Amino acid sequence: MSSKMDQDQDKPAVYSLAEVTASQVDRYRNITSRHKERYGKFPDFLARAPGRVNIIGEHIDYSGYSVLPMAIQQDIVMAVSTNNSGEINLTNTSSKYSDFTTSIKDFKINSTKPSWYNYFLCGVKGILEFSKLSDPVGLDVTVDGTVPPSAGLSSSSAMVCCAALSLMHANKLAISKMELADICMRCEWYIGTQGGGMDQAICFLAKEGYAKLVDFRPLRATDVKLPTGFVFVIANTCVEMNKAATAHFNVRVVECRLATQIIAKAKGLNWREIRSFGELHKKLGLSLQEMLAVVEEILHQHPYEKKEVCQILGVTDEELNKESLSANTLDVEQFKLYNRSKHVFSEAERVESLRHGNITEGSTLGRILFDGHHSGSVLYECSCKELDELVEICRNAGAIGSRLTGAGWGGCTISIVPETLADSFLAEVRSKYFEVDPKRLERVDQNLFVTQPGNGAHLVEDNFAEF
Ligand code: ADP
Ligand code: NG1
Repeated sequence: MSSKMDQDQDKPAVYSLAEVTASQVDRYRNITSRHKERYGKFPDFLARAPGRVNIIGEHIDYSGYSVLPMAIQQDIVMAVSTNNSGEINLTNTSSKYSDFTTSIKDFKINSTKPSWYNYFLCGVKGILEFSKLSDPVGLDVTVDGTVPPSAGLSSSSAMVCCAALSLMHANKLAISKMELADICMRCEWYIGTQGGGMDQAICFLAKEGYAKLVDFRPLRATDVKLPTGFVFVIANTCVEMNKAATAHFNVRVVECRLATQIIAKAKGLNWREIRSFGELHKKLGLSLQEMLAVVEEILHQHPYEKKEVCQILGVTDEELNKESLSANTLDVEQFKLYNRSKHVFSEAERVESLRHGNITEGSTLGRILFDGHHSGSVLYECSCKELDELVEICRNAGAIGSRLTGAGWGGCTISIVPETLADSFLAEVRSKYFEVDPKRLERVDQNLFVTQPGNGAHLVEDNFAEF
């Protein structure tokens, strides 16, 4: 692993059209002409933000633990021009997402079943709050996305990060990639999802050819060279799970918080001040293995009823709601604190074993992926029957490691496959998972593919009238 953190202090790259790869040219031309049709003018610039796939370290970023994602080729691209009317006008190349207009200085973000444009507004709000801009320019924007939505490949964060980058550039603000990652990390909280920052970090800090070991508090990203002789394959179950429209995600965040606070209280700490396993861990000064032993010592295996949690912490129902729960978890009555804690500490340990071990060893990484899936499925219960089935299909097709990736409850698997088996692996997964269902087969090319570590977010500025 080599550390190239200095580059993260740089601003996002700005390319000219001559520097754009041949594969991007047709798409960019199409977005540019859609923009001209809709707004009667060419864009001033394009902003591009990639999706990501997480190799290992699932559901631990919001507990403060390190993760190992890489950017993928699929992305969100926005064609942007400015207006003097103080409006945000949004149009999308997909007819699934209808046009939207609002004032740039006065808008609301809807967090219950959020429509697509709310993700754009999250990015705008983040930059406005950071920069304290009092008179931002209006934006006319055409959005085009290739990240499969609600599939654990971070389409929502690519939207948020791309919007933030667009507003930054339109207002000639100079913000480093590291600062952008840090700002955008909090942006999706506006929509109600209490995520941990992995997606936004890799979106801005990714570097072609490398995965990144991302550490939090403070944010750091270290280049990681992946094992040679293997390919990484993404397969989508085609089951969509929208994080912000369901409580699954925040229930897990809250379960981690309650387990943290119960352990903190048992250890004589001020539990109200400690909100994540990472903070607790630091205060106790223990190793991850020792934290696993603390879980055994303090938490019982059967689920905790809400009133039991209140009794242990010595608070009323209302106080617990205010101190520890989120708006969409107030009605949850049972919390599986033991299992969730076991997942978090063992998953964090899997990431650490790679930091200190030999990540270029394919078989080690493979075993870690299978172990991670088992833990996510059994202890964290963020899998689903299609994900479990797909992991088994991938294992039987020759993967030396495979697991759910991203938030889960649907979405994608990532598998590590010996290069020599890549073609037969793809053929077998296609036949066993996609060909059995005409709906899956219809979009197999977008949902079953080899991926390489891609680049982070960037801008393209040129004379688009001559494009
Ligand atoms: P993910 O795991 O992909 O981040 P989420 O369910 O959190 O999934 O977010 C998906 C949402 O992001 C979509 O429902 C949509 O509102 C928004 N989104 C994703 N891709 C696009 C796109 N190309 N254009 C507009 N909005 C998009
Ligand atoms: P996706 O897969 O994009 O829904 C979510 C969180 C991440 C992380 C993963 C699980 C957001 C924006 N993203 O990602 O921070 O917690 O789940 O590892 O909340």
